[in-house]
Amino acid sequence: ISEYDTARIEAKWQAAWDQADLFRATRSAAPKYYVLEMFPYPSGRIHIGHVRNYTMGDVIARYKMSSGFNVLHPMGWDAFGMPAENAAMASGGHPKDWTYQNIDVMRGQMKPLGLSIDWSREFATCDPEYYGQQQALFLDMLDAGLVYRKNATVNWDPVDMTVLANEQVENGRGWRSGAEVERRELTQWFFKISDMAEDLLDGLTSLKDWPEKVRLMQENWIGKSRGLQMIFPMTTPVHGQDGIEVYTTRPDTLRGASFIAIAPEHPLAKALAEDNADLAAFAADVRKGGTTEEALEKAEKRGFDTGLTVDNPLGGTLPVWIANFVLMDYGTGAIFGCPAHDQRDLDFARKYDLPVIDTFVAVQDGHPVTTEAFTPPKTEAVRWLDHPTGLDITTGQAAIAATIDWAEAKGLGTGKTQYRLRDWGLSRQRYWGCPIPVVHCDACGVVPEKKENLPVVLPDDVTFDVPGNPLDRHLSWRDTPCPNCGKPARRETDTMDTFVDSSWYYARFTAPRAKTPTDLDDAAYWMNVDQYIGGVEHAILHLLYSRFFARAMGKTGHLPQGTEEPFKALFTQGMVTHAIFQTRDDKGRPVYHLPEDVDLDSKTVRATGETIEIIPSAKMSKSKRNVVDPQDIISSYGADTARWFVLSDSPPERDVEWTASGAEATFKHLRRVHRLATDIARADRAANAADTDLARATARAIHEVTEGIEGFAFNKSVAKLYEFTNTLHKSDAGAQARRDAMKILAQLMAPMTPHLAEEIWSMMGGEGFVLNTPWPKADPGLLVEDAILLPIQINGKKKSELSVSKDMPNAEVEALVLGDTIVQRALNGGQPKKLIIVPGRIVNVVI
Ligand code: ANZ
Ligand code: ZN
Repeated sequence: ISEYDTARIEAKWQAAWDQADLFRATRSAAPKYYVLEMFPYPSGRIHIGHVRNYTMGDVIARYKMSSGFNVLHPMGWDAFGMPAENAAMASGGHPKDWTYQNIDVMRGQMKPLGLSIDWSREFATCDPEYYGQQQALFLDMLDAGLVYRKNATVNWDPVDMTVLANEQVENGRGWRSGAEVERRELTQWFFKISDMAEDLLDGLTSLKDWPEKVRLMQENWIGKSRGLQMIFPMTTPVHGQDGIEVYTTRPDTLRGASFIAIAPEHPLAKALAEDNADLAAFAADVRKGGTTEEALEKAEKRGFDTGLTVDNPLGGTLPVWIANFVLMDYGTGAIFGCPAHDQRDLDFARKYDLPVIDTFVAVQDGHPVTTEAFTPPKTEAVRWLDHPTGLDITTGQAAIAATIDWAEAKGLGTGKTQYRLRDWGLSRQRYWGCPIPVVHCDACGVVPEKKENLPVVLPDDVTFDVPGNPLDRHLSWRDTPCPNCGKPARRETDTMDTFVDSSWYYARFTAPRAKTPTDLDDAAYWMNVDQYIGGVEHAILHLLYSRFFARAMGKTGHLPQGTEEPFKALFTQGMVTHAIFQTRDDKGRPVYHLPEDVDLDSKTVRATGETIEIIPSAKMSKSKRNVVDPQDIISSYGADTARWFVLSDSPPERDVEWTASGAEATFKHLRRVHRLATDIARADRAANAADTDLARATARAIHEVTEGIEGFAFNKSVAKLYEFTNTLHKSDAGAQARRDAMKILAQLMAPMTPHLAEEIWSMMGGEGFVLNTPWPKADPGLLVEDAILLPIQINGKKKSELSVSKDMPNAEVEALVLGDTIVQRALNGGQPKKLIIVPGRIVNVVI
């Protein structure tokens, strides 16, 4: 029994927790605490990064449970999305089977970790019970004017026959098909997130417990800027247009304007294309290529001179071009080009030989424009060259404000606040997503499905043998009577972006079986999420969309007031990395070796003796053969070792490197703790003077481990626990004192290594579960270090004394001794020959 048999111990306690139904969350009078880790995508197997993420959440959850909170700690599956369809296309299976099988496998891998999850609340976003409520939510948002349809330019993959998100376009090609992406205009569904731009920006200031960098990323994404909307009159009106309205965030550079550029989709461009075949061909051609800002940034600048001109309010005229880098859905779809101060404009001007006109120079040194446009920060003062408002030296910021006032006074334009944030296009021409619950009727137009007909369930009998959306081809599903007039009509075949699914799941967890999207009483009790934990890769879209949804759900009556910011505190954890072991083949190409195939002492491949190169701390990837599988770790060492390891060594926000030797050492440590507990349980020794020392060490351990957990510095808690174990190991204290200390050690370890902690707790005769035992409090009296009186001898005779804390370091004691007035007098300005400190006992100064 004294053996540290992880399989037996862990299975035993997991069964006991289950039996006692410890993690089921129900509303109570106790204060609540909601801890949530970003739910996983069921891609196949869990990886060690998941283990780190969920262990961190579990530490918080268990710590809060022991601290008297009623904790909600749920888990679910972000289950819709392309990979399921890709797998189906590759293997001929069905996305649904693939997804639910993966969920079973991953749940099966997660349970052995001993996480304090309320599994009764589990759901997958592809469950009709979940997405049906999402459809209800969608209809209410439609009603509230938060969803609408519009024509939009999209990235179209001509091979996969689908719209691609900007992130799915790589170098102008579809990420899956590799086909050259085209720009197309399609009628798409949009969430009106831009209406909430200001509110979403404002809300950021209240998120004190979010990482500063994440708030900044959100702020930049929303991208508020103050600019000028101004009309340049056409020199000669054409097609009924007498001016071109542009939007600029740098009106201060107006003097440098050397051309006007409009988007290929601009109404004027379209009108001109009607009787200009060359222009039409150009516009069609530039539609190839993505719509991302990045794609436009990188793409070769291309333009078409319309031959038209506008009047420049500063004198003369400016030519009007059509340019591929001007977007129709930002600002007004038209710009004035200022090559001296904008890189894209400069590239364009160089190519088409347009003038480059400086409008300012840096105050210290004038700069020649070569190939780089010069744009100093808006806060930096520059010297303005012949500025229309008469400015001399001032910052861009001040000049922008002055130019807007000037333009408004002259009736040239109006100041306008603009956001980079655009409305969220949610239409996807895919099967494995939540169907958009509307019907298209020739007589009635777009008709919402009746709520009592929800969920609009995805049909199971679909095929993936041809490109395009299977729902389009599934006629018996698509054709349906109009909910309004009953005549034959067609269902919407677009499904929702999977970001919709993850934008409200946290709210659904508060009442996962409700017959409405949420239950207001449950939501009022459990919301907001007190601690959200996940990867920084979701720092922008997922969090922004969730913040939007929380607001939209408030407006449509699905969340109570005060839930506008659904995640009170956010923590973004680092990765678990692993070294790559590589050699090279005769062509110099890298060959990767599994960790178990190399000898780390001699740095060679065991089988061949070749010398390996070690690339430390690399991201795990199958192709580099440096992946560690949580399941292997659990079967060799147990879950507690895996949990302890991912928390140790590195601060949680930083990467932690998995090493075989580290895992081994962790296991040995836990085994030592187990053995120590066994010894202590058996030992019999009378109380003695060492008891107080141990009590003091215990108090300090409680204090520091708690501080570490509260401050999200789990590595510090772990370090303190190592230290405290050593202290306990070496202590000569009596049996009862050691047992008391061991019980505290079990309590302090419980959030990290819950199975071992329960085992020790029961060995020490602890009552009930360690988890249900109130978190220990450090006795403040024991935290204060003892002050002792230290006698000071000068040449062997006691002359003075010092009050110091018992374990003050010698260097500090020495400084105090040398500062003592009696010692100083005796030294008379000189240095002692010798200064002997017997710690805690006496100091002798030899003069
Ligand atoms: C003149 C100018 C001079 C500009 C200069 C920049 C620098 P932010 O600040 O990111 O919002 N712009 C406006 N509408 C555009 C569109 N539909 N497509 C492409 N570019 C567009 O960007 C605003 C700036 O981006 C605007 O300010 C405009 O160029 C350009 F030294 O006007 B600027
Ligand atoms: Zn109808």
